[in-house]
Amino acid sequence: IEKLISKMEPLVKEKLALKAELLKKAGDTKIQDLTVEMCINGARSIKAMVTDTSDLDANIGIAYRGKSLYECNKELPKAPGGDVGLPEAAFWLLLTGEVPSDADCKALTAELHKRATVPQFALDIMDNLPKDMHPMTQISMSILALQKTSKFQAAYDAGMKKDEYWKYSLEDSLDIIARIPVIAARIYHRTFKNGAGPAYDPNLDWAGNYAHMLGTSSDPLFKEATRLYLMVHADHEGGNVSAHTVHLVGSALSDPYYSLAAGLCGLAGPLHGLANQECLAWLLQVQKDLGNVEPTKEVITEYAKKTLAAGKVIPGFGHAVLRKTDPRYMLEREFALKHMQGDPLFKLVDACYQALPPLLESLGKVKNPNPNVDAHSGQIMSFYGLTEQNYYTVVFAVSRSMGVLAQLIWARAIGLPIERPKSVPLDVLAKTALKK
Ligand code: CMX
Repeated sequence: IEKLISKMEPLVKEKLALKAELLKKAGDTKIQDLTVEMCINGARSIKAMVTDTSDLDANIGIAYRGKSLYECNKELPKAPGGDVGLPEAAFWLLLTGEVPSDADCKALTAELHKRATVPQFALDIMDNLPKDMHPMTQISMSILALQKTSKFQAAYDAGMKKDEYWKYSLEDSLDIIARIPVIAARIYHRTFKNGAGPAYDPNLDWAGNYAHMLGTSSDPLFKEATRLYLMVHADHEGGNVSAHTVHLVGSALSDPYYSLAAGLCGLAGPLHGLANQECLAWLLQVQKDLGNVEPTKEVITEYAKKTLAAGKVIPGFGHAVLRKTDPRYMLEREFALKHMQGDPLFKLVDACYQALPPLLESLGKVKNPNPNVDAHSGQIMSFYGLTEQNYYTVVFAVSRSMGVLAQLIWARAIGLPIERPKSVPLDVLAKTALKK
């Protein structure tokens, strides 16, 4: 952690100076016009917050500190014998703006292992939750239970100075990231397997150990698939529901446990993190309906026409911001092409990839007819035996905790204030815009 802090410290100074300069020299410079539509329709595309960890470009997709996911996957340190950039290395990159050396990445993995113990009181709380409670409810309650161990909160109570906020946020965040795979694996086993699952293995990397604890496949490639999933889902700018919630709650100086628990509740929404669960359900339904019929491009086109005619959207296709195929999808596709070409569900995913963009394009209204990450991730997980769809958002949560917490640490580092947008009654908007 000392190395991490020493890497971040100069960057914090630099960013604080840039913030001060922006406020001093350009504080009242106009960057955008606001419209009634923006105000009513979910604040879409309003540039109203600052997030340095990642940036979403309509064509490149998400970039972590300026590096596309392809670059991340190539440049980040790997597990021994592995090909996939490690997610904990991505966390280092999000925090410091630099790709860690192999030694720094190993040290971070070891630091996480040191912090992974979940206190007994929290395990007891988890063990008393109904087993049929949604896994996302279980994970957000477990994170909230751990709030009792917040070092940020303890330091705040002891009179911590403002410039120390980020270091205690980092402390809590490392504890959370270390513990969340343990919690998530426990939720999986108590909910679906009625048992404890494989024991923690500190010889593995963070994501490899999570895959090992899930225990649905002993294939080493399941660990690689999990590393890839956790690396590509880690961060997605500041305005999405989970990141923005963590930011908002954290802006009240609620500690990282409170903030993350709130963000995970947002991730549980069907319009956000739960979409991957729905995508796999659609694919399985297609598979069932087709029976023995080979899923060719033509067959899928005809099937999808019926879905559209029924007034439904095709899950896993389209995007609010992206205008090209989601690079997260492409990385997963490359993985699947390499390791599971013969899987019947992959064949279906592949047929959708060939058939649906031209079909959606022909509707003339879909801004991005290409697949997003959710159209693929479920197939890979289920290939390795992780078939319980309502667990998928938990895997997403384990990953996303890194990005939203990196954002939170940075928000404290550059002293962003409590967030308080102005809301207006519809009548006031009407008075202003319609002169009513
Ligand atoms: N199937 C059918 N129609 C679609 C479509 C799809 N996959 N994607 C968009 N459209 C339609 C919209 O419903 C809309 O139609 P109406 O004007 O009749 O309402 C029209 O095309 C224009 O929509 P858009 O501007 O292209 O898309 P939005 O920004 O409004 O919505 C999204 C984006 C993702 C919600 C939408 O594409 C969709 O519903 N996709 C399917 C669900 C899905 O995959 N969700 C996961 C998103 C993953 C992520 O956000 O990371």
